[in-house]
Order: sequence, then structure tokens, then C-alpha cells
Amino acid sequence: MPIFGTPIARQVSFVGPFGVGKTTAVVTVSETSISSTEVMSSALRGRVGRHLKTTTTVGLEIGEWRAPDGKKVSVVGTPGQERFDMVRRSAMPRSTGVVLWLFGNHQHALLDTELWLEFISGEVSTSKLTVAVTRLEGDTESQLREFRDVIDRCDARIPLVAADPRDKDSVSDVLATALRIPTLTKEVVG
Ligand SMILES: Nc1nc2c(ncn2[C@@H]2O[C@H](COP(=O)(O)OP(=O)(O)OP(=O)(O)O)[C@@H](O)[C@H]2O)c(=O)[nH]1
Ligand SMILES: [Mg+2]
Repeated sequence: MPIFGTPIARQVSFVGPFGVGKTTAVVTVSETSISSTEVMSSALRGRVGRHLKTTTTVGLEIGEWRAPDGKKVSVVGTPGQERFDMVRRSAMPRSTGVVLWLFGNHQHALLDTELWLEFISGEVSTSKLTVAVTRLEGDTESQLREFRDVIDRCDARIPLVAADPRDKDSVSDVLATALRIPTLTKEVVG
């Protein structure tokens, strides 16, 4: 007798450095309220530059995005901090797509890219991966070329997009790219 269960839903997980905007992106695209695992961290207060925020993700947070085909997609934010490595690893194998979010305007951006790609490719197939670069200013195209070169050394088929975690259309395009479905607006740098 055939067994009719709930069909396995598509899932996209967001990984990347502390404070890049993974939680912001989950909240931006989610139609429902998300199950949050953010905590206030006094240790984060008073730090400068990219560490200005006072909350951080310690577990997985799950939102829901409605794809252009009307179906629901789970969007999973993971913690960026090193010490939550186990949590991060647990989300990736179950995902249809994995998005690596990166800082575009950071002095070690390319080294960061290399290290994160190395970590992720040890966990899941790079065919699932998409790279989204935030905070690009000025000559966006030439900066993306630099990222493209680093990514090509890992796998030239990995899509690369510039994105803003605070912008709904932008994050929707990242999700579409991650699921390998057509995007509404965004250009993929290939
Ligand atoms: N200026 C600027 N700010 C951004 C951009 N993307 C995100 N932010 C801000 O950066 C912060 C990111 O914070 P979170 O979304 O908590 O980052 P996270 O990646 O979830 O951090 P952890 O879970 O602690 O690893 C938020 O205050 C965003 O508003 C961007 O493209 N430009
Ligand atoms: Mg977070």
C-alpha cells in the first residue's frame, strides 16, 4: 500500500560570518513570524565596526518564503559565530540550497570567501551552493569579479549575486538562485 506523507519541503539555509545579515534576510522574506534563536549579548555591546549589533543567533531560526510557484520554502538562518559550528553543520545537509552570505566591504573579504567555501564544501556538494555578497559600494562589478575569481577556484558553477539582506526583492532573488529557479530581477555573475 502506498504511504502518503507530507511531501518533503524545499529548504534553503543561510550561512556566513557573524553579523553579515543572515537573520535579517530570514526576517525580510518570511511571510510568517520566525522561530527566533536570537539572544542579547552584552559582550557584543560597545564593540566597533561590523560588531555593532547587540543580538546574535545561537541556534537555528526558521522562516518561510513563498516561491513564485506558490509553494512554501523553509528558510533557515544559522549562527555566524565560530563556537556554534555544530548547529551550522546540522542545517546544511538537509537543505536543497545553501547560501553563503559575505561582507563585500571587508578588508579580508576574499580570504573570508576562501575559508568559508572550504568549510562548506567539506559539508555539502558545491552544486547546492550560492554566494551572496552584501554591502558593495562603488564599482560593484569589478569587486564581484574578484569574488568570482576566488569562487571559480572552488567551483565555477557556483552562482554569485550582490544582495541586500534588508531588501525583500533582493533576498527573494537570492532564494530563487539558491533553488535554481528563474529570478525576478537579479543578474547572476557568471
Ligand atoms: N549597511 C548595511 N547594513 C546591513 C546590510 N545587510 C545587513 N545589514 C545590517 O547588519 C546587521 C546584520 O545583523 P544580523 O542579521 O543579526 O546578522 P547575522 O548574520 O544573523 O549575525 P549572527 O547570527 O550573529 O551570525 C543588521 O543590523 C542589518 O540591518 C547591508 O547590506 N548594508
Ligand atoms: Mg543571526
